[in-house]
Amino acid sequence: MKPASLRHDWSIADIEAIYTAPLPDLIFRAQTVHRAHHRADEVQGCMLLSIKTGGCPEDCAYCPQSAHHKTDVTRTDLVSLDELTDAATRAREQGATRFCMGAAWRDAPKGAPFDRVLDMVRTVRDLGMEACCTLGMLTQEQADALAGAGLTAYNHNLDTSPEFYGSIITTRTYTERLDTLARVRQAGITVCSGGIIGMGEDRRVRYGLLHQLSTLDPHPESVPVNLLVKVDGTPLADAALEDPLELVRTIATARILMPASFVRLSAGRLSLTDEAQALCFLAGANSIFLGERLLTTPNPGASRDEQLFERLGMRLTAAETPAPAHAGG
Ligand code: SAM
Ligand code: DTB
Ligand code: SF4
Repeated sequence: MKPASLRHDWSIADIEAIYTAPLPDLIFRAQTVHRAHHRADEVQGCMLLSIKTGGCPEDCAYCPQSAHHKTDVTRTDLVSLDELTDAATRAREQGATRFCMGAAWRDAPKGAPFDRVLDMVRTVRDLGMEACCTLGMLTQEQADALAGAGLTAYNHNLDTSPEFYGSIITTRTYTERLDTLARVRQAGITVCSGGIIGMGEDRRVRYGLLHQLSTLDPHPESVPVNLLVKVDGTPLADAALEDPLELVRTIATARILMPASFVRLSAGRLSLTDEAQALCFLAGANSIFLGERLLTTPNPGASRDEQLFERLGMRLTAAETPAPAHAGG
């Protein structure tokens, strides 16, 4: 057998063959890859905070924060460093080891607001957590400054295939998305990029997204797979209910294509049963978002997740305990 190695030359036909395999074969293959690279009995807990909410000039059809859609989201300015510190401290107490800050911006701002974001990154890192930001498009200087502040990862999703992109977003191009990812990589920050399923796309669209992600070299270290959260007032509010097994197939295929990456079961868990989530973990999902809120929409919360992990005999990855100050001396 060929030794397990990372491939960046996957074809659409390869991806289709993996995705459409009989489910037991797909899960077996995904589990085999998963166990060679990751622990199968634990997942990372991540916590999200919306640091600047709503009023976004982009027209993403799924997003409650777009100024183009009339939703119940209340706009807020950039949160203060004190609010951020409180939220990040609580996240750590609840078992999160990665803290993700999301802002409804087309581009990261210049000047004082950006400097405050840099302080937020330093604060999260000082609390001993991984820090992730998603602030829209970045210049190279901004990416370099975020790297200098210690940012672990930058989230910038490709969201769907290049061909389907124009049906979902008209205010930016796929190429602009890829350009920001290249700047993040150039700055030495790890890349977090994935997408959404359940937007009315067919399987070929999902193959196209997975093809884009898995032919990046290196692969994104982190691949969030979101199930659309349908929000009243957005153009996708009435999208057809997605089959949870399509989410499972997407996660399993991502796991096989990008063996070393963290594949994240992200938005949409409230519409999944425990059994469907169990299949996502079998398929190779490495993380979940903790807490009762994602950015603007609800999430299962601590007691439901405790019950879920109890039923599955799984657990959250523990925070690394810092080495004693005088170890060995
Ligand atoms: N404005 C920045 C951007 O678009 O990159 C960062 C924030 S944006 C809310 C981050 C990601 O959240 C999007 O790329 C999308 O994948 C996800 N997202 C937004 N609304 C969603 C929804 N209703 N359901 C599932 N995922 C969603
Ligand atoms: C990602 O892929 N999913 C997260 C995170 N990256 C920033 C965001 C999910 C947002 C779901 C809709 C909301 O709560 O507003
Ligand atoms: Fe703005 Fe991001 Fe929402 Fe698109 S996904 S409308 S860019 S906040």
